[in-house]
Amino acid sequence: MIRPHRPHGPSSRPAPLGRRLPRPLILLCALSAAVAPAVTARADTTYQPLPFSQDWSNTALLNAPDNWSQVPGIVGYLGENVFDSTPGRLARTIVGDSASVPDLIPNQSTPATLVPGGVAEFQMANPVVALQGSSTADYPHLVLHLNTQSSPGPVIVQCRLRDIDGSGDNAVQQIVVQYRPQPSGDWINAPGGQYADVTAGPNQVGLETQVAIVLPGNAGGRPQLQIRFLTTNAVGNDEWVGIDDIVVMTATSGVP
Ligand SMILES: [Ca+2]
Ligand SMILES: [Ca+2]
Ligand SMILES: [Ca+2]
Ligand SMILES: [Ca+2]
Repeated sequence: MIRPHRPHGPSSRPAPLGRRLPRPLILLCALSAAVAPAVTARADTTYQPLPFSQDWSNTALLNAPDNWSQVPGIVGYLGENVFDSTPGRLARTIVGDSASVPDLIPNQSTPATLVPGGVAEFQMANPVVALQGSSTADYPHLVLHLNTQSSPGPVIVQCRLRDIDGSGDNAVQQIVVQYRPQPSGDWINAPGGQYADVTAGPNQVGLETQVAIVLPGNAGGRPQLQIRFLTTNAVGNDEWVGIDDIVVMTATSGVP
């Protein structure tokens, strides 16, 4: 069975306007886009000091589709590649940015039956935000915005990757941890931050992979350090992977 594309919504792939709308509407859309609020209006991209943590236990932070404005320093993205949706790409080869806007399916409870890909909040017994690839969500990811200027020491990144998907799917579901010492340019694969398959299946849930990595020295002393957790659209049906208990710290920052 092939998962259907995510239904068209604010974060799904828009059809080419020229094929769908008469010219006056195209003009109207262009004008609307010109006065639309910036993408950051739905995201809190303030760079956060260390120690930094997020365990998603406050389920009030994420309550509206595609809205990350209440979550300090973290934004989720669909990771859409409008040119190529080839499944099974190596996650570590994805080093660019996607053009997609923030993506979120909030207030969910059953990963096994949530079909669309992207980024979702699951308000389970242990709440978590999770990623799932699809033919629309080519490489969904979370981006952390951090200020390490007063933390020159090696930056330590920890989290727990959780297979929360007990559906019949059994995907080779990759996760890669990447960073960049400034808010633009290619992403850098964190040493030891590549996970070939963090899920089990079919009908298996609960596999956990502990992430504990030390970023290279150029991640310290940065006012605008970015870190991202990324998966790619697997061959066949994908599984939801929770990114839980995120901690970023240095030896001198203390623990959250
Ligand atoms: Ca949690
Ligand atoms: Ca919520
Ligand atoms: Ca599974
Ligand atoms: Ca897939």
